[in-house]
Amino acid sequence: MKPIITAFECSPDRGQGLARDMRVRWALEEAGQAYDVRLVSFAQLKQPAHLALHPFGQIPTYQDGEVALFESGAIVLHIAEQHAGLLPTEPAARMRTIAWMFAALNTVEPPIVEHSLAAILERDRPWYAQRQPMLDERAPQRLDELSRHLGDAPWLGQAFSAADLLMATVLMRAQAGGLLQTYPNLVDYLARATARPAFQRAFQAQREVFVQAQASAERAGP
Ligand code: GTB
Repeated sequence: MKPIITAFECSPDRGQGLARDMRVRWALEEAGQAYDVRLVSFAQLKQPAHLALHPFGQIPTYQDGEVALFESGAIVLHIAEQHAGLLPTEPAARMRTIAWMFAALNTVEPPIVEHSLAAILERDRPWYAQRQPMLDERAPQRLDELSRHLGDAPWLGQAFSAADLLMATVLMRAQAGGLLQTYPNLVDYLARATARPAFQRAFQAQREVFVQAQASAERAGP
């Protein structure tokens, strides 16, 4: 049986690959695991059927037999545990890779997301001008540290892993927010990751959903 994931029926990122089902699609593609996608509207996210799968009413979710998961990081970890190639087999290296998965989502992603959300959602709030300089400092601080750690290495560990997959999706968000261009090694790292055929397949599949949604909105007219 194929796993079923959920994704936006019409993603607000307009097919840029920024919604978090991208991580799950990419991991499944790296694993060579076929999957089905159930598209959900914003209204459906908050209805009981979806809340039973995701307590916070979000995408992505993952169902495979007895396994029902939410949180993109947990889903990617589950896929990496089930298939060879996304986690080292040697225990210490495997655990360090998992630590980097947490670092991508817990340490690097929050200031980047906060930076881009503030610019979109809080621009007309009275405190925006005071808060933004703080956010402008926090996101680059993490990117500085990551850039220094990575240096000239191609990947975070010995080989591409689930940690690079998650970190790359976080850096896509940084790039979209104009935060990445001053870090040539991170730009190269992201380009290396997104050149992978598995990423390209996942990206095209997610983009196709947006293209189809646009076409049907145009057919429906104003
Ligand atoms: N921690 C959870 C995870 O990693 O799975 C976060 C999941 C999450 O944020 N899901 C978002 C969602 O369902 C979609 S991905 N939001 C609907 C809601 O909360 O009601 C976040 C996202 C949304 C839009 C863009 N964009 O337009 O660029 C990028 C990322």
